[in-house]
Amino acid sequence: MLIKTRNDGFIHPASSEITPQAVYAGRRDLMKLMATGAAGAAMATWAGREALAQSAPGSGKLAPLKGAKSAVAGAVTMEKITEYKDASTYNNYYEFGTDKADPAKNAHTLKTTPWTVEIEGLVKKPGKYTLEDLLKLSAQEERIYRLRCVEGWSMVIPWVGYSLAELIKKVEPQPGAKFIEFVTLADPKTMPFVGSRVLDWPYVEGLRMDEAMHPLTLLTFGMYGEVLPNQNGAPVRIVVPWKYGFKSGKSIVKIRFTDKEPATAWNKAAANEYGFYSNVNPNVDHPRWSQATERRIGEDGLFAKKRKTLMFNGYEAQVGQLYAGMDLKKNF
Ligand SMILES: Nc1nc2c(c(=O)[nH]1)N[C@H]1C(S)=C(S)[C@@H](COP(=O)(O)O)O[C@H]1N2
Ligand SMILES: [Mo]
Repeated sequence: MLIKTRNDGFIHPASSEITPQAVYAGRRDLMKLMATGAAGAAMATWAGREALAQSAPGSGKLAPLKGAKSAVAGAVTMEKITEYKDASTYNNYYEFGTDKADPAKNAHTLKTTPWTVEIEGLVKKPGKYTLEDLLKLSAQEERIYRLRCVEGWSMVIPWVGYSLAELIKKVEPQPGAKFIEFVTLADPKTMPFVGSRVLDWPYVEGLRMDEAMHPLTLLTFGMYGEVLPNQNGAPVRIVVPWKYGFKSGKSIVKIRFTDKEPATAWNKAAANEYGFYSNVNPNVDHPRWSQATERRIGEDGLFAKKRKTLMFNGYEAQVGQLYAGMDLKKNF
């Protein structure tokens, strides 16, 4: 069944006829295949899926940072990749303002060189690691992850980095280390809103050790084949694709290993709204709105239907067992 005619003249079949998790072609040759009705067959083949998973072009202005295709299960979604211009102009980075357009306008003041990340706490090899040390520590991979913001929108972004587990193994946590705290930059000289009272600065996030060690948790240096734009958390951030976006701290300066659950910025600001876990969960509403559906950035046209939000943002097969036996309504 053909469901809609795009204004570029191409026609594509209902996504339900392709894969459950909807594939919207990103490449012209595939669009042509679709127009001829061969889409279903093409999608079913690995070649077709691979073509769809190609990363979209970046800015063309930032330094290239390419990653090899990742072998981590779940590291690639076949959904259409969000346009670079959307992913880099619709942001949450409160240090640069609370409006979605603010970070892209203001984050040019962020000074990303030199950059060091301090590793401290319950770890055998603490110390200051330069960005260069971190970049060299493991091979860069490209991971195409969905990122679902707690506010009800989502994107699909080709991130570049490697599993945080690689770094954790290198610095050798002590047996007592149960959690990791991520402290992000809070520099009032370059970040105009660090003085604001919305949050307690610095922006702090945290993960349980097994979450931090999960191969999907990405220590991220780039996106769309280039280094991260400042507004997306340059020069290094975390991306945890099964949790609400605010768990993915930007511009990290300190990683602390601890025996206690870290006090995180959003949990401190509103504990009844933002839990420590914050796993994407369509069955647990935010106190002020439903989490059952989401809006995909870039699909805001006349025909755009809201998408159903998936348990663990679609990564349940990979991460569900981390929470076996836990009451996810209580531990939201
Ligand atoms: N330091 C810092 N990190 C942050 C935030 C922030 O305000 N400050 N916002 C978070 C939120 S709410 C989201 S949804 C994601 C957005 O990442 P993106 O702009 O790269 O899509 O970053 C997260 N990391
Ligand atoms: Mo968010």
